[in-house]
Amino acid sequence: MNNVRLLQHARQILLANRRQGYTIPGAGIYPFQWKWDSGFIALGYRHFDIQKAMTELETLFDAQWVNGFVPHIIFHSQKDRDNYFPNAAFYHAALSENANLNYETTTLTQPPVEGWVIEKIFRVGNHLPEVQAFVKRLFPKVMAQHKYLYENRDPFNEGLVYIQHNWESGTDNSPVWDEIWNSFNVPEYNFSRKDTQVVKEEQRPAKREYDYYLYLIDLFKKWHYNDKSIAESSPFLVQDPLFNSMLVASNKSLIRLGKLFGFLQEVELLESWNRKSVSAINTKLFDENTGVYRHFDLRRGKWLSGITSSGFAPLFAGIPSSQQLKKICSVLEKFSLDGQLFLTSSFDPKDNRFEPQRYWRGPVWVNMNWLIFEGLMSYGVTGLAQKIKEDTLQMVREQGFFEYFEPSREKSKKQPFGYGGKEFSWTAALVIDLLNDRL
Ligand code: 2M8
Repeated sequence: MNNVRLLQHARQILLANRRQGYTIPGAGIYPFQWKWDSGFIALGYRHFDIQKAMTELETLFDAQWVNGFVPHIIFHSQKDRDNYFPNAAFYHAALSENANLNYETTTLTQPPVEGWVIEKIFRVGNHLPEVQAFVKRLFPKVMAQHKYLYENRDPFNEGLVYIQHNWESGTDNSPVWDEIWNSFNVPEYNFSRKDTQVVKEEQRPAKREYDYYLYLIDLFKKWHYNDKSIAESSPFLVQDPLFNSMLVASNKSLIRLGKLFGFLQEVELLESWNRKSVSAINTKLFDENTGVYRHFDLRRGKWLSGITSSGFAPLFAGIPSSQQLKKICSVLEKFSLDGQLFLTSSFDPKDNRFEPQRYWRGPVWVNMNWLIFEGLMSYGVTGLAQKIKEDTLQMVREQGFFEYFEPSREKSKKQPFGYGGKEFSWTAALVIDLLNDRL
């Protein structure tokens, strides 16, 4: 498929997945609005319909809670109530004193990508009064989200925020969580999986892992979703390099936009948060031995074992020093196993927990590749960056706009190697962005 056809197809996917004011990640499997998906999706729209890019984020922030928290799923569609699990009834968000009762939402969040997404929208539409008005309207909302995170998710005031659930990481069933699951016991839940009715079981998380995911939410319900109680007692408290890098990248964008639009007090606060975060990521989350950023288990006071593609995300936020950059690039290159694998597997292909088909335990994801590509380009590491871009486009050209892909080149020649949902929105949006050459 040539690039013009690819672009056309990508646009069609976004428009087909679009609903009233928002875009679903993929038909059949994800029937609502997801937080960080909306960010990536807006990056695609900005190239051909900037109004839709803005609306995507406006709709998301309409569901923001009174304390600045932004939930990770907005259950807009009543008719899909029973097509996804866990649904709004399971979360019962109204148990929280902060919930936004105008919307049905989850009680978990996702990586804070919105600051830098808004700056990228502004970059293509800065001459338009409606885009300027959009930035002015959204700035305080994104700021409130950051304030929520720094004030409620950083109990030791380190400049590092924690995630309270694996679904907050975006990398749902990564092997890094296994160690946490192995440290406590949960009951067997009796429920009907909706995801495995649409996607093959071997490409999705195991049932036993879902028991843990649900149990954590049940615990939080008991505590009425109070962040203090969660920080004091929950078995899952993790400082995730991807989540914290997205926060830093968004801080930086808000600082630049804030200076332009006169939010000067906010800029001061953002600058002080950001200095602390950058230095904490580089000291506490960087592992000199493996040469990459790691997840820190705040409950048990140690790194979680395993190297994931989230460990490369600080590149996107300009966090690594030039020495760290060298080390990271060498780890990243090794993820290709001397050219046998497409870049970038979501988990270390040399680790015995690597599973090339199973969701976040191995497959290649376009959003991670996009973040790493952008990061490498900003450091001038163009050779490796272009390789990642080429691998990404090759997979999509050969297979279509899948949710994730088989890393093995050998297998890709013998069998279908696009996995998970088809016609997946962020794959489409980010291909549009890649083909627009870093605008
Ligand atoms: C996946 O997560 C959801 C739960 O939030 C699920 O498995 O049902 C993840 O890949 C996540 O990063 C993504 O935002 C979501 C929708 O694409 O799907």
